[in-house]
Amino acid sequence: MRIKTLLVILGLAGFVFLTSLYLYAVIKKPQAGKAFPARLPLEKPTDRKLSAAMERLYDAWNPHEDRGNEFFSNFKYSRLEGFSRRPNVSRRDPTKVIRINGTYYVWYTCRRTAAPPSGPKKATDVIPSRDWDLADIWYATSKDGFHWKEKGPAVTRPPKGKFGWRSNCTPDILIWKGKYYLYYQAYSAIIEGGDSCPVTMAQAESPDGPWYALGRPVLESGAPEDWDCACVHDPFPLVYKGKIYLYYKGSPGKKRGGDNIIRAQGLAIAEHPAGPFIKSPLNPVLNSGHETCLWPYKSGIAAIVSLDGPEKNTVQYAHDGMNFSMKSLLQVPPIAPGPFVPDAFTDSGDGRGITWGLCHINPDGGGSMNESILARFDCDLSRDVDRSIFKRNNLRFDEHTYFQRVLVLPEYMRKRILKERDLVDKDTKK
Ligand code: AAL
Repeated sequence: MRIKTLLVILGLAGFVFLTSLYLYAVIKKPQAGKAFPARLPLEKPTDRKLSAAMERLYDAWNPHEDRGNEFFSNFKYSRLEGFSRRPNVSRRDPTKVIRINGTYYVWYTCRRTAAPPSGPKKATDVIPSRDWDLADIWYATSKDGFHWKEKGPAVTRPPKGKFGWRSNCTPDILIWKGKYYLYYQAYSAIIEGGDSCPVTMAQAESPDGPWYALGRPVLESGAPEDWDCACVHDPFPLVYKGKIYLYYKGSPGKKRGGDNIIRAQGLAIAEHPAGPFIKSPLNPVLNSGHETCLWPYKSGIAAIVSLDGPEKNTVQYAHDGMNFSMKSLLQVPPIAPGPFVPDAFTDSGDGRGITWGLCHINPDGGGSMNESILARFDCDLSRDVDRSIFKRNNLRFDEHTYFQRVLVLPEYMRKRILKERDLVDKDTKK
């Protein structure tokens, strides 16, 4: 009898043990179909609680994230053929590329000086203060966008004392009613830290010139307390809603930083290339970015926003050309991009997007004290191609990248870190 009872008790104990093991497994391992599925629901699921991040995947992005994002692209770079590299010859800040009768045209800042940039104090009539000082606007043509022929100066500085005698640089191109217009920064004094200058314009009947300079500003800095009170840079004209939409970078120059804005991008609109350009009361229309880069996209305007500000390294879109929102996060966007925008001036209301352009690179990673070179970037921000290589993220960089001048830890900071180490680093709590 006792053995039978014992066996029953053991059997019961075994049953309880196995049941709880099973229940634990069931409770611990989510029911198939309960966890967020690998196969991404195309619509935001409503049958489950989502984390903030997964809410955002559907609200801000899309289920297939970058690979499914028309506004996302990585960028691939190419060296250009046709531009000789010589000391103190600098090429930078290219315009949009245009193609006329099968030939690509680009204009850019070209400095050819006897000496390298040496800062405002050492600058003379032949020694530049900055990389874009003592510059003119040159141009080049190409049949394929990789091999270029430098054609020479397009717009050159007037004699000393005249408006814009010191430097003409950072151009961009507009075609309006069959004529060609170059907008550019015009300096009438040695370029100082504030980098203050107005924007002016030159026009021509043909992309090969001759170019006739207007000889006065078309866009000027704002009032002393304004966000763009010192600098109106990087003029970037597009034709939109029957008018000229001139985007530009603005900043308070020497006053930037601290409690002041550093730089942002604005918009000025005109009905004629010589102006008047009326600044948008909404300015700044982009709270970030450095050199401007925009193109018509669908019925709106898209922009690459790089380098500066909280929304740096993003592609943004405004259905009305003014109210931009972030559409993708970028890695290593081109610097001073001049995209090839076939429909920049057609005002089609059905912008097709971009696949390539030119940009500049500062060989020493700097910005203003060394000569620059032009390069080509390719991407897929277009509705007419589908190049998946450009929709990949997870870009990883080589050793050189992390230890180059602008990324390596400077010695003085290393010394400071070591000096403050015991103050900052506490023992890990056991
Ligand atoms: C560029 C542009 C403008 C600035 C200087 C030359 O990157 O933003 O053109 O003035 O730097």
